[in-house]
Parts: sequence; C-alpha cells; structure tokens
Amino acid sequence: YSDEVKRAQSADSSTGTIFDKIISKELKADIIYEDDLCLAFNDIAPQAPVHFLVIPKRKITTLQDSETSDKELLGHLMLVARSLGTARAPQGWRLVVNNGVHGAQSVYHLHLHVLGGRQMKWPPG
Ligand code: DGP
Repeated sequence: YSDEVKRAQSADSSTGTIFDKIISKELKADIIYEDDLCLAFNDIAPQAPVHFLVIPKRKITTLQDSETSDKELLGHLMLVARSLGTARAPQGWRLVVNNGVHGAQSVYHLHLHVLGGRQMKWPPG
C-alpha cells in the first residue's frame, strides 16, 4: 500500500483532527476561500497541479456520518467546489470524497478533494 493508504488505515476517527487547527488558524494553510460555513485550502501533498480541499467549519466526521439535516451544508460545499474548481481548472476537474478505511480516508473531518490542471485517469486505484 502507499503511505497515504497506510495513514488512512491507522487513522484515529475518534479525536479532533489537524483541520480543526487550520479552521482556528492555529496551523497555517494556504487558504483560497472562506465563508461562514466552509474553508478551502490547498492540499499539502498535491496529486495534481490543482488540488485543494473544501471542508465544513462545523465538523462532520465522514460523509457516511452526515445526516439529512446536513443537506444545505453539503450542497454548499459542492457549490463552492464547483466555483473554485471551474475558476482554477477551466478544462475540468474531479471531485473526490474518501470515506472510511476502504475509502482511504486519513483525516476524519469531512473534506471534498478538487483535483485538476491535468488529464485525470479512470479508474482510481
Ligand atoms: P484523505 O486521504 O481523503 O483523508 O485526505 C486528507 C488530505 O489532507 C490529504 O490529501 C493530505 C491533506 N492534509 C493532511 N494534513 C494536512 C495539513 O496539515 N495541511 C494541508 N494543507 N493539507 C493536509
């Protein structure tokens, strides 16, 4: 397995995450967008020329744990991903949500990956 998958397999989903510190500005990140509900920042280990994350400020651990009442927030995250993705990668981009161990999720605070700036391949590994 890759390092990322190993990290995902050993991640602790019960505690706070590094993203809490990014939201509180305790930890510096390359923030590209912020509003009341969400934050977008460049991924520290980019897998494409454009690779940023969109996260809710209110913590949802995994997409699997989201609720019907999160509908508006989840829609908002997608619309922010759409606007930023289209501006930064006008030829197209990919939206990814890794969920749980088999989804190779390593940070247990919901995040949308937006990847672009090159031809993406399919299927993912
Ligand atoms: P996932 O495997 O879907 O849980 O992705 C977590 C992503 O978060 C991964 O692509 C690397 C990124 N990441 C982890 N820690 C940090 C950090 O401290 N700063 C930033 N900018 N990104 C981080």
